[in-house]
Amino acid sequence: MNATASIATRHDWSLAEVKALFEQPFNDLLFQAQTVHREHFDANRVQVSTLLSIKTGACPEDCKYCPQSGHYNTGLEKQKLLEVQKVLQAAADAKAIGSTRFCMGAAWKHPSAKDMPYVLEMVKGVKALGLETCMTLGKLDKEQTAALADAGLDYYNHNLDTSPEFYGNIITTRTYADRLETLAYVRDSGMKICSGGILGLGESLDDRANLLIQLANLPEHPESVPINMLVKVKGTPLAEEKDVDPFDFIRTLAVARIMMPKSHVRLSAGREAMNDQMQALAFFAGANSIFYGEKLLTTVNPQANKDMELFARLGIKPEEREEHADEVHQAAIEQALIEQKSSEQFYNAAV
Ligand code: SAM
Ligand code: DTB
Ligand code: SF4
Repeated sequence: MNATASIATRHDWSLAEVKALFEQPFNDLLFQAQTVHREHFDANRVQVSTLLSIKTGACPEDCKYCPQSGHYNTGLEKQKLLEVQKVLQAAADAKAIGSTRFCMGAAWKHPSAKDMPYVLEMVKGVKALGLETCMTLGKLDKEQTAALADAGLDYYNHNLDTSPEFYGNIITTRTYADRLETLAYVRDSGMKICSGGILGLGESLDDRANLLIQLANLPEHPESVPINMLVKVKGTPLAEEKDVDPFDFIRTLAVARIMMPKSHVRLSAGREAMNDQMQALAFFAGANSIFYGEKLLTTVNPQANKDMELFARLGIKPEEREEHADEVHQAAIEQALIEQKSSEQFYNAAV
């Protein structure tokens, strides 16, 4: 395929095509990804989101990668649902360090009826602070999805994590179809979708390709596609899994960028184990979002000032909030109108 060819937004990717993207020489793949990236985005802007675990540990699901599963002993301190006020304080702190989106995660199979009112208050409160809101609470039914959308939730995160074929090796307490059902409810409700996966679970190249095919062949691409690198936590079944080849990780970001050209591709968990050079390559491959702030949900993330130093060295600027960008644009229009009016008055007075 011609490396400079523009690829339209597609929803019909085949395994053979995606494998052909992966199997290109590294430089050809990165050049193609960067070319696609520049057609849709400012290549020097990266969106920053901050995570907060609002309910930690004792999760009934058995995801083999997860320190929060109640099936494994990881020594993690459990925490019941945080008070709304504490969540709002953490959101204000995230805003103060320059984050534009606040993502609240709960270690639930699904939210319970008694927890929903608190969760909805959190959405409203965080939104009132002027941040974009994201939640990841597990499986939702239609009513819960509608209630979150009504409260003003901008994004719902619900990862497919790996291919349908490999899923049962990693999680046995739910099915791929369950995940797709929640994603369909979220899409129908009008909220934006954040859905991606994890590398480093022992999956094959075909599994990585098939995960991206599942995401890109949805009726609409997820607006946000987090690609996590497994954070190996002692006590989880995958704690001794072998490292992902860094170039294969970068290749996956590049292929995601090409397949979902208008989505934000997030360089997600695992940055603490990546050096600056690898992160720079990730941005070159088309990643344009990160988790920002010293903690992910339960594990560490680079310090905010370290990230800002890296951005400065690379000439990268944090992306403004979408709505805020509109507000800035609107303010500029209003200012221009005022200036036009006063110059008209000046002109009329003069003649
Ligand atoms: N319980 C909800 C669910 O699973 O949908 C939301 C929270 S869950 C922690 C969100 C995502 O975090 C998972 O889908 C997975 O992609 C990611 N994740 C969890 N543990 C991880 C780890 N050790 N390394 C990298 N990513 C991880
Ligand atoms: C996503 O794809 N990655 C985030 C977020 N969505 C919720 C979670 C990463 C968790 C990493 C392990 C931890 O800190 O517990
Ligand atoms: Fe629970 Fe989510 Fe962790 Fe799975 S990934 S064990 S659902 S918190």
